[in-house]
Amino acid sequence: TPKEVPIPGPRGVPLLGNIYDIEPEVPLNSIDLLADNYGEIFRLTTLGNSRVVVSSHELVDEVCNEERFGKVVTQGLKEIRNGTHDGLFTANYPGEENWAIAHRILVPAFGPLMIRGMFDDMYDIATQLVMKWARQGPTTPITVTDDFTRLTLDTIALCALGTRFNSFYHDEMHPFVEAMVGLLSGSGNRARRPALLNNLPTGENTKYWNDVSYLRNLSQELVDSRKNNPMDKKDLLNALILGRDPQTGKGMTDESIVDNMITFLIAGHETTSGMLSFLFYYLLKTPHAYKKAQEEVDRVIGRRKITVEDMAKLPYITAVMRETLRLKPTAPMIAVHAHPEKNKEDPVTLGGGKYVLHKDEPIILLLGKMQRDPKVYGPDADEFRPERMLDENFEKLPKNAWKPFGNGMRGCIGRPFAWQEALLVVAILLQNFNFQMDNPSYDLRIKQTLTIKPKDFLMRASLRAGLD
Ligand code: MNH
Repeated sequence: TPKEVPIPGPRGVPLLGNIYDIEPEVPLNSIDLLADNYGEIFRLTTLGNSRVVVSSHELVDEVCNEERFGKVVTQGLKEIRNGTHDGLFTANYPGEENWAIAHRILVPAFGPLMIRGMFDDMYDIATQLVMKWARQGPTTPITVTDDFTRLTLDTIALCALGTRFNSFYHDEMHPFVEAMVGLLSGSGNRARRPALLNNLPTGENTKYWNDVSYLRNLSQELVDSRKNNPMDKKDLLNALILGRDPQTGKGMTDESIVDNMITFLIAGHETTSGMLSFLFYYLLKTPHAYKKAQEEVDRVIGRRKITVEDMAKLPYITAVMRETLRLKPTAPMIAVHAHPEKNKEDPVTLGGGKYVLHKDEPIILLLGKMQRDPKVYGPDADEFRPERMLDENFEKLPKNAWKPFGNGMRGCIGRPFAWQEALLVVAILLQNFNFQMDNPSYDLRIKQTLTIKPKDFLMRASLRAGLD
């Protein structure tokens, strides 16, 4: 076995540790830089909590072994639990049994058959976006991420809550979205300050808990309304209400249904909106890829209405989506720790004994860095080259070299949903418009919340000839 090597990292200051090493606006930028400086593993300590950050394919591959490691719910996620409890995304599992019940009930709800059943609702919202951009005309700068967020919010609201937010018809956000943003940003703030301050009756704390009540009450009303007016629809709300656990025969409690409705809204809109935004950024920066993607839509679909069957016939656009999530995984970091039940190693080590971890130390997987590991992706790893993600190449990638949807049983349950939604939107947009950067010299900047998106990215859309 190799001999122990100290885990490097910035020195930090007494008590506060490394807080000044992390830029508060876009922490990811600092963490990427630290990975460049310190290498495949480094340690950060803030306010007495330490964690290691791993960014090589080799180490990420090692910590993806579910016999040894599993998801840990860290600070920010712990606070979101104030709104979502043991819903799928924020559950501690093993430990919280509701995760397993909801998982067994909901995996089929996100299966291919059910997702196909949601195509018409997705199509409905996608055409609202097309209509908006067509009406704005070719000289209006489009706030790309704002409109993609309207799209993904309205889509998940229609499919998971059975309600319409009609975000394309309002400048302000729907009150549900307002409250959800309050929960998310409030949770971020709470995670960054001492717990004592979170229990004071300040205006901020009162608003936070009002937002939580609003989200839960409205979700419960939507459940009651569907229960009182049952309809034969293949959507997530019906799956939550009607689904039965194959193991115990039990349905989900109302509380658990509400937890997961809010969870789907949180987990299901920013990530997909960010992916679509980065995708158009990269297409506009890479003319040959743009051309190939549009040619694929013209060849396979032409001018006719897009159908669910078309979704399997767009290999180049599929590769464009994979390549976008390789360079910009919109959920840029996930956290695991040594599996409390299965991993009996003490102390826990990585790299075959080389790196020794502290007791129950969280391990952050820095996905964007790992997905540019030159050992896997070669010397052009930083370039946007969708060809490397065509099926025949994608299938040959080493295990755990592309992880934008997380790992194993705690990986993304919404992946087929996001995939179908994004494929449809990319196809319908390329079918109907020609796009340009609003400012051709725009350089990518990042806005970071729970997820990442391009900041201030504007483009213009002109209807393609013969369509207006
Ligand atoms: Mn999603 C978990 C990425 C779209 C619902 N998602 C995860 C994780 C990643 C992720 C990474 C693992 C998080 C962790 O380990 O802490 N998700 C994405 C990306 C997209 C996405 C990149 C779009 C692109 N996710 C969606 C959509 C939905 C959804 C759409 C819902 C409709 N995701 C979830 C849920 C979980 C999750 C629920 C938690 C699953 C579990 O732990 O059981």
